[in-house]
Amino acid sequence: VGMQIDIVSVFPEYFDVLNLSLFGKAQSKGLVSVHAHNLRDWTHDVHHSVDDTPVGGGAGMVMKPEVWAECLDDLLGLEPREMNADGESDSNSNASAGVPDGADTTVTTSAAAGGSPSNGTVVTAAESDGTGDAEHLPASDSASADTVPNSDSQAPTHNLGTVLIFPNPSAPLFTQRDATELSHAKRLMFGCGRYEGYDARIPEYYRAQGVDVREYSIGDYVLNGGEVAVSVMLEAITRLLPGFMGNPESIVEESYTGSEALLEHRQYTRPAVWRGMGVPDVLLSGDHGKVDRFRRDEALARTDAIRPDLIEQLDCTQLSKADRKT
Ligand code: 6GU
Repeated sequence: VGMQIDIVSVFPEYFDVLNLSLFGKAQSKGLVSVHAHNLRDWTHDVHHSVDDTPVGGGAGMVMKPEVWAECLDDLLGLEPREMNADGESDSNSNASAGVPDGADTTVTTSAAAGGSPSNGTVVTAAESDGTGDAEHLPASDSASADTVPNSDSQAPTHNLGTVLIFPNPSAPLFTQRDATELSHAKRLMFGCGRYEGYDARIPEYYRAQGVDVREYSIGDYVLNGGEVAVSVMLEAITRLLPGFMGNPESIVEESYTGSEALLEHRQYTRPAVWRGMGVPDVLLSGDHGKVDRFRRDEALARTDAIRPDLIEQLDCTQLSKADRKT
C-alpha cells in the first residue's frame, strides 16, 4: 500500500530529482508514487497565466484562484461549487462524497513533468485498470500506521486520507511532529505557490469542501517559491515510511524524534586519537549505563545552549532525577 503524492507547480521539472537515489528506490519498491503536474496545464488562455496583481494594491503577483481550482478539483475528483455568503458550500457539498480519504478516486497522469493537458485526468476506481494498487482500498484497510518505526507519542498515529498542503512562509512552522503525522496519510497533494503568495480563498474553499488542508512554513527566511519547501517536507515525511530507510533504528534515535525534541549528542568514530585529539574517555569505557548518561547529559546541555526554546517545550514530568541535575 503505497503513498500517493501529487505535486502541482509551475516548475514541475524541479521534482525530476525525486527519481534519483533513495526516493527513486522507494518509488520502484512501490512505497510511494509521485506525480509532478504543471499548473499551466489547467489554464485556457494563450499566455497560460497563473497570477494577477494583488487586490488592494502592492508589489508582486498573487496566484489566481480559478486555475488552482480547476487543477485541484481535477486531482481531488471534486465538482465545482458556489459558496454561499456564510462561507459554506451550497447544497450537495463535496464533503459528503467520500472525497477526503480519496478512496473513490484515482488519478492517472504522465509522470513526465510539464506534460500534455491530459495530465490529471480523473477516473473512478471502477474504471481504473487495477495497476494503481492501493487506491481501491478504503483508508481503514491500511495497517501501515501501526508499523511505522517511530510513532511520535505526541502525534496522532491514525491513518489520514488525502491531505492538501500549501507551503506558505506566513504559516505555522513545519515540525517533526507534522512529518510524523503526515507519514500516515494515504495521499498527499502539494500546491507550490510563488513567494508573494496565492489567493487566500484557495485553501479556505477546499477546507469548506471537507478536505484536510494544511499550510506550513519551513523556517524564518524567504524562498522564491514553494518548490524547495515541498522537497524539504517530502523528504522529512517519506523517510518515515516503513521500508524507506535501510535501518529504522537510526530514525528512532535522532534529534526531534520521540516525545522529546532534544538535539542529539555529538558522535565520534575511530581512531580514538586523531591529530592529537581524543574522544571522551567514557565512550571507550564499555559501560553502557555511563555512556547513555553521558550522551543524555550532553543532549540536554547542548539543547539548553543552542535551542533554549526546545527546553521550554520539554515535558518536565518526563525528565528523570538524573536529568534534573544537568
Ligand atoms: Cl513554505 N515558502 C516560501 N516561499 N518561503 C519560505 C517557506 C515557504 N518557508 C520558509 N520560507
